[in-house]
Amino acid sequence: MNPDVILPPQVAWASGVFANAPLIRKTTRLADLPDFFSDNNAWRGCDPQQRLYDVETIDSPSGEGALYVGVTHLYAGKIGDEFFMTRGHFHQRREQGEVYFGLCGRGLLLLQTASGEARLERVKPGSVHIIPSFTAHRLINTGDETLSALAVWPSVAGHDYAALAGGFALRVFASDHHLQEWEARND
Ligand code: PAN
Ligand code: ZN
Repeated sequence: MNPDVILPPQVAWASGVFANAPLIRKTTRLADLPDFFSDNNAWRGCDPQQRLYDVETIDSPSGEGALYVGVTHLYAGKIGDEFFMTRGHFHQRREQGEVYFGLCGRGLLLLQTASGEARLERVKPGSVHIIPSFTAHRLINTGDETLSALAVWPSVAGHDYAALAGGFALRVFASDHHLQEWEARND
């Protein structure tokens, strides 16, 4: 006789929607991020309750060696000309890396080293992003649909937002040029 088989959590690859999983949900709204976008007047003119992104994380055991799995749904939109983005962070334990997988929508993953060198990776359905240790990371939605990405990270990593309170070295804006949809500017 076969042993009992456990039905694990499911994720719909095309949408990032979880099923059969206990979830922890966190919503980040415009009001949660003052002095964050470059155009403060535009930020003040927006609905503070506007959702910027939702993160759903599977409620799973923590501890040394344990991994967390979560999906970020970053909505489409701009503050002034600057695209919606996640807050972005270093891991508190800087040596801990992470993997992101693009599920739906189009955008960028902004990576930044401890010395402030920034680079961008294109996020799209099927993209795999290996975030090395000692590297800050932020998602940016450059499209007009929700950008959803699945992340796997060590539960012990922790999030250090304070180290980037002054912002990342790059910001991404809608472009005036017809040939490109976005342009990166040094901050
Ligand atoms: C992700 C992020 C998620 C939200 O799960 O936490 O995209 O971004 P912020 O945490 O910067 O608000 C991750 O990188 N975990 O480590
Ligand atoms: Zn992270």
